[in-house]
Amino acid sequence: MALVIRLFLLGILVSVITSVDRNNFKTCEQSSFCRRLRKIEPGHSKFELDLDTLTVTENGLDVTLKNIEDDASFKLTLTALADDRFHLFADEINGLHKRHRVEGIIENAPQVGKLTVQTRNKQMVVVQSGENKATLTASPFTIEFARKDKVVAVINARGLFMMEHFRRKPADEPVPEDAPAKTPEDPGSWEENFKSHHDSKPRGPEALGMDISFPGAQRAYGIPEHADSLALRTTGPGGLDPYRLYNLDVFEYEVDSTMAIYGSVPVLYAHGEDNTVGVYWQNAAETWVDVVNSKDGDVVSSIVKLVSGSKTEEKVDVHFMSESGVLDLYILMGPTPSAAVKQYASLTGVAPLPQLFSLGYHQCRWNYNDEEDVRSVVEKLDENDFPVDVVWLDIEYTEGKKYFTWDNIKFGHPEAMQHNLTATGRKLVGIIDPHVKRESGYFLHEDCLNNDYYVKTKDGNVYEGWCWPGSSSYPDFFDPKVFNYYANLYSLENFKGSTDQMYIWNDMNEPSVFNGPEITMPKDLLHYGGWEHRHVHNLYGIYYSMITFKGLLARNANKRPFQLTRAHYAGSQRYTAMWTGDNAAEWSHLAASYPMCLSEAIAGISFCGADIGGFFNNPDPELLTRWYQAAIWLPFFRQHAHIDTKRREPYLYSTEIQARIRSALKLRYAHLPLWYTEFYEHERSGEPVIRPLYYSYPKDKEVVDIDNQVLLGTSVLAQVVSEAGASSAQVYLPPNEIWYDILDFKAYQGNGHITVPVNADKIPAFYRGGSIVPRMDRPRRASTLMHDDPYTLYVNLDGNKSAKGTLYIDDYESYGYRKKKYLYVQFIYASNKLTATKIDKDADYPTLSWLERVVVLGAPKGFTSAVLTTKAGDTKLPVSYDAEGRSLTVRKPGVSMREEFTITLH
Ligand code: NBV
Repeated sequence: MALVIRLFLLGILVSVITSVDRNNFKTCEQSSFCRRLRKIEPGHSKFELDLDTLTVTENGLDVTLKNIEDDASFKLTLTALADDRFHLFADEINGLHKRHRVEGIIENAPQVGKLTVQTRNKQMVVVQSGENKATLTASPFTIEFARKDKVVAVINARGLFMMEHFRRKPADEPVPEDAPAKTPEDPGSWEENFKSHHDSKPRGPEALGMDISFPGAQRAYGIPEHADSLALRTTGPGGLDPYRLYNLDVFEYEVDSTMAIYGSVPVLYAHGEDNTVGVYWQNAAETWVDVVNSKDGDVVSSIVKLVSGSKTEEKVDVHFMSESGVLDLYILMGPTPSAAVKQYASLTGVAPLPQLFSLGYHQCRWNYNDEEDVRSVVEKLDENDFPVDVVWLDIEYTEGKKYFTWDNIKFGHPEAMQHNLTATGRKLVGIIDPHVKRESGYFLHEDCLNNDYYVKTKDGNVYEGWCWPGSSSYPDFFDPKVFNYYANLYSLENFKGSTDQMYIWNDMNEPSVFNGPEITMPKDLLHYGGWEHRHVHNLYGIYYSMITFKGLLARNANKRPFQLTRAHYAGSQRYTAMWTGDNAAEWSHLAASYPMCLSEAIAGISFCGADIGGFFNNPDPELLTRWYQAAIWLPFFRQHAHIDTKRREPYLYSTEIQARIRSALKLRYAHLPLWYTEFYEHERSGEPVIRPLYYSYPKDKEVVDIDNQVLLGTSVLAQVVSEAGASSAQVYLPPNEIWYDILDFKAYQGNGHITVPVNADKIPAFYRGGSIVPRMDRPRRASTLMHDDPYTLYVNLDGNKSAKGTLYIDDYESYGYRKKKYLYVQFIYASNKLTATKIDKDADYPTLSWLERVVVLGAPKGFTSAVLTTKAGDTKLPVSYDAEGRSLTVRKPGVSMREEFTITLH
């Protein structure tokens, strides 16, 4: 085994100059169930509905779905849900085994909607719920979903539906001599090998597949995590492998790839200018998704037109394929991108408002060597005027990779170290991984052994794998006893040396097992409840996040936890931020950070970021600078690097480079009020904090493939610059809007693609005309020092010379806001007058912040003064224009942000 780990580590070193080893990971062709499901011939579905069995209630219907060739029956339930959603569920009737059903992800049981039968005969039943209609056809089995009589999604349109029923292994059953010859089974159906790994498949084949066609759709988005474009590409036999959802630790993952990486969020949106529809395929097993975009010359699906009568040319066909599980599908009827995302958010939840500090800058590397190193990094950042909120410790802070311990030599005074950090307003984040070092005397290992907490092999022994500490075992977090035990480890009594100013980073929770198949657990391992690892794999990471959240909350019930995870699933947003794992110091990886986080954001996980500079290898100064400039517009903002890389803290660069990085950092900090307000609004509405262009401009066909630009809420548009030596950039500025350059305030009339100049100091970033952006323009060393700072409002006028925006303020760290301790202010600018009013009149917060300045972009010339009106009366204020006349500034209104006021220009 020692050899195994040595070879693995050697592999790490060698591959610093190579790239992903694809041989470690299956292709669809190498995975028996993917092969089986992909081979199904379109147009010959062997599934039929037995409409004689139909029962209808006021919210849904039940009907038997039969596999007519193999004599297996399933109970299919369709339920109408509130807010234009349907739920489709199917399980086997009298199956030989139970099929796995995902638990704990849907936040609250969704409210049901009303459903009425419109037509019912032997061949079909049509039900209506609000403006939506579902037509179930018996043979061939299809379900068409229509909105306002326009078909938007068709299930089994291509006849690829398959739910393999449990059976006895053929060899176990006598075959009658006159039995008709059967097509041979896929060789991996009953057991399967991959490299040196054997999967015993004790229950045999149990796969589930379903195709869904989306007439009218131009693109499909979602199903992160892939290092790929935002718009899903066409896959298919002979072409790209399907998008794979199987949480994996892919060493040196490559970009432009449909390979699985660390997270799996099985929600997909099909988008066209008239409709956006979402589908949430709730399944925790390995899943592959084929996508066919009609724009790529698809020939497969004339059937859809036959079935739906649709004349639409454009469409997207998808095919979900999972190794096991019940059919558990939510259909989100949209009709807009934002409606569909909100419908999804009300199923799997939103990210709770984070503490402000977590939106600041995070300084990380593998590893800060000791307490002195931590101290000096902060000191040098301070000396060189780089704001920072958090310093991170990677695995080397522990004693021998034993989590919840500290290396006594290098980190002998962890509490004092944390107090030193908090004294300057900073926090610490430490890593905790799920593998447990099998060392006698290590309390965690002993507890897990003695209490039977570990995941078991198929034979019921404790599973042993290899990870950072060497021989390791893995707690079974699905067991409620283990869940509670582990959450308790985070208590300050148990995690000695941690303080309530230390937050948590969870890594390797796919789970990563160096010597396991595809660097994870064998599928036939056993978990709580008798489930095999294959059934629950994609949930291991999120259960780990749930535990951390519970543990941190138990430390202090009034502090909002902060944690970061690598593995994730639908719903992870309720507990944690995530990052895109081990990227590389390459321009292509910088470019990938935008579509990767946008994809997460529409899949509910807004709090996303990528390692600045790239984890592997050394970025040159230009790449590093561009990375900072782009990363300030992604929610999670952290520099991180591999242990073998050169140090890259910003103060290590030339004065020129430092100046650029500093400006980027300061621009981020100036916009913290906007970020914070956006996160608050996300919690309220479910809308993503960052958005792709198609999301905000759904009728604009030009934007469907744009993923190098992000929108922060509805106010900022930024574009990543991802090539060396750029002096200009092609930017898409959505029509009918004015866009103001954030730095020089130059106004651009949005009219599609334009070329704008860029230089080393800036990337394209604009305020949308019509927005009001709250900023804090006094630079500080950390966000915690900005809590009472004054505000500047950037009033960015649209073509009608008006604008609006919001600002949210609270204590930036506690749950007081859930008890109405906050201010939520609306700003409206119209007819030369800015008005501030409280949105929630019953909420209040005694902020010390006041209004320092109002900057109006696009203001007509000729104003000479302004009048501030509060309940205390009127005050005259001076105004001035900048040299180019691009902005007008009203200086020192001085009014408290707690007060309602108006400022009128004269
Ligand atoms: O804990 C070490 C690293 C960490 O720095 C990185 O961010 C994680 O994604 N970790 C992976 C383990 C090994 C990386 C080769």
